[in-house]
Amino acid sequence: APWTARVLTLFPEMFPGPLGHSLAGRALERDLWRLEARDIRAHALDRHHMVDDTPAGGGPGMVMKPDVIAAAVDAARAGLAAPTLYLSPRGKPLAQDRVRELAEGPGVILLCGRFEGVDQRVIDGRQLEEVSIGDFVLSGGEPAALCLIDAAVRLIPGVMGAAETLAEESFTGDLLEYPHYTRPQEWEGRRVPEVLLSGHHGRIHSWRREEAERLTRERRPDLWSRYLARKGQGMRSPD
Ligand code: 6GU
Repeated sequence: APWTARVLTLFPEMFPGPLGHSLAGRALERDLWRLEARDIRAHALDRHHMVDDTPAGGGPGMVMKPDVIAAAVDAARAGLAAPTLYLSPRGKPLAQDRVRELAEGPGVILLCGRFEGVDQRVIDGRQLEEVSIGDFVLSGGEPAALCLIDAAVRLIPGVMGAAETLAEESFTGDLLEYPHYTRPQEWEGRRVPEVLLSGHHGRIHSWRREEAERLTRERRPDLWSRYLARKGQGMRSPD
């Protein structure tokens, strides 16, 4: 079977959403990957199909019931030997290295939480890998799941066009991307940098590298430190 994203959610109608369009959408139509959105509520077996309950100890909001979530996770794991991730703002920050690993495997099982989250015992008991997509709070895990899937799908062989694949090869997540320009040569008094019109491919390459380094140094001291450390350790030297 192709790479598969199996999503556990109370809102299956949110999928494929944006993933049905553009690059990911075309790859989905070509069966280069599969998307299965499963309704968590199908695993609520009591009369009222309850999926959440009030927090132990009191306080605001609702907590997703461990028995319902466990049943949904156990069913999802049958026939897909993929990591199970729980999307939550207190998870480990998702980074390109983990995305690359996920894209190389058989797929992902993604648990999307709503309300205040899920009962901690199901996170512990089912060994869910808790991941966040950034330091901000979404109202639910679904938009985060869409982001994670998008990031993984574009790395699946055959999904990206040749042009985009080459672009990926120059700076693979170590540095921020250099600035891009197109026609016209002058727009609202702003010119395309002269070097990009020179036809000197060596100088263009150097300029782009310098710009990527400058932007990374200015905006992302965290990435800049890691880049310097890796360069020191004999990473193939920047040309
Ligand atoms: Cl993965 N989920 C939610 N609900 N909020 C987030 C997030 C995830 N990542 C950042 N904020």
